[in-house]
Amino acid sequence: MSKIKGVIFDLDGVIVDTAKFHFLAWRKLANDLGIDFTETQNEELKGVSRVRSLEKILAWGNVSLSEEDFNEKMAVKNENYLSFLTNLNSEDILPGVSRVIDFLIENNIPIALGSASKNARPILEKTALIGKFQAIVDGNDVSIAKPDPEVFISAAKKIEIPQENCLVFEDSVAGVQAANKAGMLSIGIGDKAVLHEADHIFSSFEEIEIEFIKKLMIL
Ligand code: B16
Ligand code: MG
Repeated sequence: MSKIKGVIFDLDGVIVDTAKFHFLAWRKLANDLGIDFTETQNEELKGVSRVRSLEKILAWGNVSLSEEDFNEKMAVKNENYLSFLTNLNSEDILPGVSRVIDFLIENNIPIALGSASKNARPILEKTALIGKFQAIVDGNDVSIAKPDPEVFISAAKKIEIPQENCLVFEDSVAGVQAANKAGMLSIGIGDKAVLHEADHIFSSFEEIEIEFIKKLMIL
């Protein structure tokens, strides 16, 4: 394993608990189309782009839409999702995350965001985290969604750290696979059974000891 010199954070479900709002918004949209939508199916949408998510839901329900209706549904989902974020602020940063971010900054480890979301920048602004990131790569910047490694490769380039020296924090199966494909150290945040492809798994940032991160930096 290579020494860690740069860290890439996923956003939804890692820094803020917005994954639950994506779930609620997709479930409403699916149900309105007469399609069932379970939490297990939702795991398959985590880290996946908006377009790809709607394609998957329609395929599960065997529903097809015209291009116009498809785009309209995506807009409706996003409006509904954004309505949950109205009062989002720094108190919504998940427990333990700021402690790790601040430790990395104090130790001159560059940090980047690698998110599939097109709403990443406003979320980082609302939570007052935007100034802490040296680079942001989000759904507006990439052409191929996770599990393709493009988002993380691009983030590593922006912070000028070789891919093998990067660590990725991810809550999604697609994101863990993307980090692994990029040859980065993957740390899953969430359920061990779901994220079993990750190099290390923690149920939340609160479980991560600073000592553990220090060790990765001095290997
Ligand atoms: P948006 P992440 C991903 O963000 C979410 O996990 C996924 O559920 C969502 O569909 C995707 O962003 C696109 O988000 O609709 O806001 O552009 O986990 O990669 O930070
Ligand atoms: Mg995520």
